[in-house]
Amino acid sequence: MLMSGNYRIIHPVEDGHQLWLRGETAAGAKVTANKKSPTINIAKEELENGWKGGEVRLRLQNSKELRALGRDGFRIAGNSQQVDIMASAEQGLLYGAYHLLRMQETGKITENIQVEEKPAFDIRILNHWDNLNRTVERGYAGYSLWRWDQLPEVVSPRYEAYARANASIGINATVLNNVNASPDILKAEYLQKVKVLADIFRPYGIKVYLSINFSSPKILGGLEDSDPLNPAVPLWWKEKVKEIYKLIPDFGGFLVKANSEGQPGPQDYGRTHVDGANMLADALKPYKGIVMWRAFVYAPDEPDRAKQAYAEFMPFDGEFRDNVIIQVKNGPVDFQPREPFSPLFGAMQKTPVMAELQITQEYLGFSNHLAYLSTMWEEFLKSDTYSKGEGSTVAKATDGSLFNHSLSAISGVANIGVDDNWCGHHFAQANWYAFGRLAWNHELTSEAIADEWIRMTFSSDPEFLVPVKKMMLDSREAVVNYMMPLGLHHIFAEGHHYGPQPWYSQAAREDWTCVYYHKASKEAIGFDRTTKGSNAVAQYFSPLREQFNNPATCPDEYLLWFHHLPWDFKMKDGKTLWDALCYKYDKGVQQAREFQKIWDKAGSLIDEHRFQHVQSRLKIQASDAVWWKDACLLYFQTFSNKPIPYDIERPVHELNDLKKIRLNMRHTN
Ligand code: BDP
Repeated sequence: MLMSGNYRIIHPVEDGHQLWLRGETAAGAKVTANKKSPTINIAKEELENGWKGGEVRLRLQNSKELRALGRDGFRIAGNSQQVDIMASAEQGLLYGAYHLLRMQETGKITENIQVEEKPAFDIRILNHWDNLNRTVERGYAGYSLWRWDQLPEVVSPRYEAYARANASIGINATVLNNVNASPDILKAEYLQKVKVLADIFRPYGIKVYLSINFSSPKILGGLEDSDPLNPAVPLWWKEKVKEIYKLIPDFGGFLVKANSEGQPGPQDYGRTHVDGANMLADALKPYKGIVMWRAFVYAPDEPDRAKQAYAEFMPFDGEFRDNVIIQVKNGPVDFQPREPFSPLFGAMQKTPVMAELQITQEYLGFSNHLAYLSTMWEEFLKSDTYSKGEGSTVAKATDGSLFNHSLSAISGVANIGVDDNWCGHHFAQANWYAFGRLAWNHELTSEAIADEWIRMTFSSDPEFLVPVKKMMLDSREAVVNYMMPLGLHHIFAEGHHYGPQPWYSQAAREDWTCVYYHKASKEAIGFDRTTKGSNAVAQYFSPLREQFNNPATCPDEYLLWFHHLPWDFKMKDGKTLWDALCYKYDKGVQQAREFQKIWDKAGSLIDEHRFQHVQSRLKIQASDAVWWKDACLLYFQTFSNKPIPYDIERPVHELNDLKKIRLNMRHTN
């Protein structure tokens, strides 16, 4: 549209770039603050642009009560005519401002507003798996946001928009680069670029962290090796850290993937994770920096993939410096549509442990499938580890409360790229949103989070809200059903992990094949992790261990994760295992079809562009669901030799045709 005099381009379509931040109003609220600072100014501006009620007073106060809410906590008191946001630190005021606006946008402003909030985890951090050439490992929303080629001179407006979106949901930290880290990120030239981003993020309360390559001293510094026990090596790290803090005084620290999938690490020199992590921790300590050391490793002596992280890390519990936190993926294998929680949660008690969740949908249909992941994370966070008796949930084992650690954190592998809508799929924005909200408050329900998100992103009209919320809440289970129900796992196509390839049997490592995980034979299917099998159950506390160990008490969701069972094994509902498997796959297909119906009906209540965008992806999802069902059932049928129950839709593909599908996607393992 052209404006007279000034030419102005109005966004021609609703492309989703505004995310959940759509509350702008011309009302021009009166907002005052008892202090000025870049952070408080942002809070003030947000309220001026978005608050539709009366005066808001932002008050920085150093009272004991407010200090108890921590740096990020806040109190809101008043009514729609006059309301105070109070905090003992600037970030608290910013989070309070976003909270008040969210209350308004989700219809929660009452006569008497009394809110007190403080986050569950201190560090709420995104992990970008972004490479310096701007490709994103497991990224499905376009290239990286970070224009390393243009920085530090050219600054994209997306950087600030990114910081704002994160701050609005309480995310306060970010790791900019891939865990498969290039040493180049620590070059002086790159640190200048990182500094520019850190400066933009700072007023939004966001700290920058970097993934480092353990061989940096050798590769960048020209040292003989990167052995933590070679005195020149810790010295090199000390100097490097000093250089970083000169540029970025509030730098957060390092994320490290060491001795995993070809990445270098201390074991290259016969040293341990402790030697490596503590060396980095010592370098960072004077500046209050931390090390997030990943437990995603492949212990060579342990044949069960699901036992390896525990086997390799448990012996070191208590040996790490106090500024080291062990970052553990939610499940013991690798971000599958469903896994039991990793037994390291609850077991490692003398070392702070943080969860790594995957927001990007590497194993859940990329940005083609609608899968609201909050339900998966809620299931995980609420899982009882029984480490200190009943009620010792994963959430409590990681938020510092159960084991009294002063360091607490939670991370999510980002699903963000340069796509106009940031995440590829409009509904993938909900996963970014949900991660932030759960990191702030792990007691929130997925239902409540979906409710907020739909209202802010799309509409509060019940005709839209109710069915779409139900679709979101069912969506992850639908993916589990049509991909790998009843505890099946890792039967993905080689490399890209998009489609099914349960027949995949030749790889560089046995535990990168699919047959390793499902172990289907004429007689049975599933991975025996009981006391008679790999004994992975022993890594869990009682009574979970016994519950998992017995197929009669093991939850159906984890049945084939822990058990190798005959095809005619009787399920709790009396069905045979084979039939139960068939019905689950079929259910997944029916659910995906149902989503299409819901969307076609509800979609008329929103804008055409987002409606069509989602509609086209739901078509892909429904046809992928059939692909998954046919591939898995036809393949497993070659072992079970049993008919697919006759009330189930018949396969529409030939197994041999499905075996020929080769998707042209990058990624190698
Ligand atoms: C695997 C991914 C790979 C990651 C690795 C990790 O396929 O791209 O680098 O995890 O988390 O799931 O280190």
